[in-house]
Amino acid sequence: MRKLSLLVVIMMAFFMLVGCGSGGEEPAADDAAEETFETLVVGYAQIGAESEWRTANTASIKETAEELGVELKFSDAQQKQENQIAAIRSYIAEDVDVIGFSPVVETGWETVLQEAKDAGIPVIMVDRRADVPRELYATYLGSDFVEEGRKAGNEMNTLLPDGGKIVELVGTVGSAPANDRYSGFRDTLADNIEIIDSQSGDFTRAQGKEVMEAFLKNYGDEIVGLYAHNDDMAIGAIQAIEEFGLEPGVDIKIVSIDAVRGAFEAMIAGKLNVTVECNPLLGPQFYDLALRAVNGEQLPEWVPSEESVYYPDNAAELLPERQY
Ligand code: GYE
Repeated sequence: MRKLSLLVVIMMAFFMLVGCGSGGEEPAADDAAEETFETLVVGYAQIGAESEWRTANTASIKETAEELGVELKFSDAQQKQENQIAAIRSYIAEDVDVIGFSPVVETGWETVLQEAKDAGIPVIMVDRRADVPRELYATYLGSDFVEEGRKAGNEMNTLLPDGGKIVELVGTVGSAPANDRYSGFRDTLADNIEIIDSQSGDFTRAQGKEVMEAFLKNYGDEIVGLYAHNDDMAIGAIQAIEEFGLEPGVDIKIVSIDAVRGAFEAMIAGKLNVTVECNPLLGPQFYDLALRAVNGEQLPEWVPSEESVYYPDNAAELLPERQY
């Protein structure tokens, strides 16, 4: 038995040596100087500035880079996939150490991610996921959007025990959070609640308001509930509901997602019933993963962030502590 394990150890050592010589993907501990935060150069292709959530997310990415001494090249794609692809290509041309990006939509990323892989640059998907083969990215850091949708469905059931007709403000069409929050909500929604209309407000306040105006025009006070895929759209819709002459949070129960400060303020004013948390403060975890990726560590496919659900009764107490 002993002899056998000794043989296994010798064989493993042999293969490890051979493996290093043939230029395996993971550098051995002593064949390359370890990178540190101070030597790390990161290219980050952000989606845009569509919501309070995004503003907090961008601040976290930028501020954490400064704190750690990481050199950050940052771009804002104004919610356009072609701008994000161009930004990723420029980071490849500049030969950064790691690329971070939040894919605005799930599909259409294979070509550019293959280019990054061919250039030997690890890519970390942050916040949103793209639908690409596992070998094209180092890891995905972000929330469980399906679970957020399920929580929102449960909350709507509690708010509308007698059921009724509700409308839905969907996020950016084709984005991971919109797809998953859509399906998760339907997983848990009670049979007596009917979604009579569902349209995209592109995660912005302005479009949330506009789409809600159209819903109210078409269905009026038949609507007893609103599910918004983010707080900004809910806040836009609240304005539309008030202008229509109904009371948001009372005549129309509202459940949304993110838990940004604006949602806490709306809950304190009695206009929003529930917000499901989605944490945007991903900077610290992102740079930790980036450093581990450049130093050759195999990272898990998904690093989920931890989240909660908030209600009006203690919103005033919690607001001062909210960081976003
Ligand atoms: O919920 C929304 C933002 O991708 C989780 O994008 C993010 C979403 C967030 O615009 O407010």
